[in-house]
Amino acid sequence: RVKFSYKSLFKPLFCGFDASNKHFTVQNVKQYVYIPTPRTWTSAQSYCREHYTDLAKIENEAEKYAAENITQADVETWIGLYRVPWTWSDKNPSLFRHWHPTSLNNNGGNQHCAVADSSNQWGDEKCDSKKVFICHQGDCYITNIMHSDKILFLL
Ligand SMILES: [Ca+2]
Repeated sequence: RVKFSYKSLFKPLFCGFDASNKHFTVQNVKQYVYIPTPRTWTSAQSYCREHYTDLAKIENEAEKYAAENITQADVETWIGLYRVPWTWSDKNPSLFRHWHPTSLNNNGGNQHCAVADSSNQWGDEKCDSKKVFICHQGDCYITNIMHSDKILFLL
């Protein structure tokens, strides 16, 4: 059994999917970090990429709860989702969403970045508003490749 990581090669393909199979294992080692200093969405993205991995990518219910646990109530918090169309900061194709039915309203026609609101549902806001934010560090990685010769066919 060969054991190694193809982090940079496979990350864009497999994050957000349960892609584990007999050829390899996908392991999610994502952790969230709350940054209490308000920034614009783009500035928050730069900060997260410099100090962590990226502005928070939230791909399932368990990750949503993990992110909620470190945010403050009643403070809108940038997450790593922007549009058009809605896309994660790192271009990951995860389709997990948790929109608030009325906060997602593109009020004024210029709300193109996503916040987690006080009820931990998501809405859109103007990207140049300054808000606290969540970064993530780590991500989904392929950790065990059992048949390294066959993995090439999956690309
Ligand atoms: Ca809105």
